[in-house]
Amino acid sequence: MNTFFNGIEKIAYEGADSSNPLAFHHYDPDQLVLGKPMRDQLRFAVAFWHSLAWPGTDPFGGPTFERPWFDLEGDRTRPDSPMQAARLKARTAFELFDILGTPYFCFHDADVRPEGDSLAESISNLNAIADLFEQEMARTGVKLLWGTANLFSHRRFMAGAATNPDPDVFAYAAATIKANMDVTHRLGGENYVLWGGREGYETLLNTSLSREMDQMGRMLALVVDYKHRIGFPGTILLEPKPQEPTKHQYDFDVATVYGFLRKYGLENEVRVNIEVGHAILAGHSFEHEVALAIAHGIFGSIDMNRNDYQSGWDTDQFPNNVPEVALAYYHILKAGGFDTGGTNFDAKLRRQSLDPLDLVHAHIGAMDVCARALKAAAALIEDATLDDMLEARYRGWDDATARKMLAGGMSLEEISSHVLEKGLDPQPVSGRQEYLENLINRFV
Ligand code: XLS
Ligand code: NI
Ligand code: NI
Repeated sequence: MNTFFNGIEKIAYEGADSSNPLAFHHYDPDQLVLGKPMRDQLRFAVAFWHSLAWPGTDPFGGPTFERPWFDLEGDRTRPDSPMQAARLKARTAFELFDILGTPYFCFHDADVRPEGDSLAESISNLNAIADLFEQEMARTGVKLLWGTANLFSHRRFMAGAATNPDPDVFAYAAATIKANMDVTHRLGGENYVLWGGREGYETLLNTSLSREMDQMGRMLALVVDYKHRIGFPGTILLEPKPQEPTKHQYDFDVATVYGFLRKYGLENEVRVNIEVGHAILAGHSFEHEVALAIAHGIFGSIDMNRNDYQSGWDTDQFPNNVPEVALAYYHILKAGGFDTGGTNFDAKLRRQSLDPLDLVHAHIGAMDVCARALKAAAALIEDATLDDMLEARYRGWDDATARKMLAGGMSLEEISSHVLEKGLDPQPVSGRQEYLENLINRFV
């Protein structure tokens, strides 16, 4: 059965002392972390688009990867060859999941099925691949973390999907989303993601911001309404990103998305899928985005990767920065861990990493980085110093007057009299940043 990966065996946990590159050194799926197996804390997913559908192109060069399904995709001499390619790709994907032991996967329609000559044909191709997914999922026990529609690659979407000036494109996008929600629901997907690929603009000279925002609000309301009508139990997630491909994207960051959800009354229906590289592009740290989403009650899931810190592009590299990842998991664990969300590797190989083996090394490394980070985060929580110091910093707010002031029980005049009567003269207190940084360093 094992063909594309040419006999690579299932990756096992061998511990930090093993020097076997085809083993996990930190990810032990059964090890309990804060009372739950790591497998269930981390909820790893492989991303179809980068790991199976991307051919190694960049803005200056064509494909570098040779994959047997790419040849078939391009073979127009036999009418069924694009579907054969899609089936081969799907089977190979499950080989990869099996080797890695990743419990979930994620996909866009365009990653898994050939585009048809009409929307009807595209949908029927998608459904045929979903049949195969159903069989493979039943055989392997691998589950769907989320599905999504690619509403950004085809030229029809060049001026946006929901935010397109042409209502027919809006309608086409809505129909495409419906088909993808149907498939995600059928496959037991735990979330449905909307990333606004081209929901943004290049120039204000041809763009009405107010119209485009209202269109996007309407599309999201339609999605939420449909979710309830079909009884989809999963979570609807928006994925923020500040730019790329458009110059200005409407879902800039978590703060912007939260404001958007409030404006359209959807803050209790929709959460966010936060990607490391997108946080960096927005000028934030990843843990900032995670912590802010938690503070707003809209945290959903994460797209794990890393950006090159110099190039300023969304380079989607596999993660390798344990401290960065640990601080994010710290906030996630403190908030009770993932609910329907998980850790999706929205990460791609470098285009010189040609071999099937490179895909395996990339995921082993990424899973180990996350496992190490998770253990560090759990240790920080168990140690509790960080949390105690944070609590202590705000302890003054336990005082009765302080509580009254915060709850709206005092006017500005009353607060003023209180200060003057008591002769308050607050003294600055150290923030202890270096001490806290040293504390983190003990655990990561
Ligand atoms: C692109 C996004 C995309 C989403 C899914 O930058 O990360 O891959 O995760 O459409
Ligand atoms: Ni992503
Ligand atoms: Ni990205």
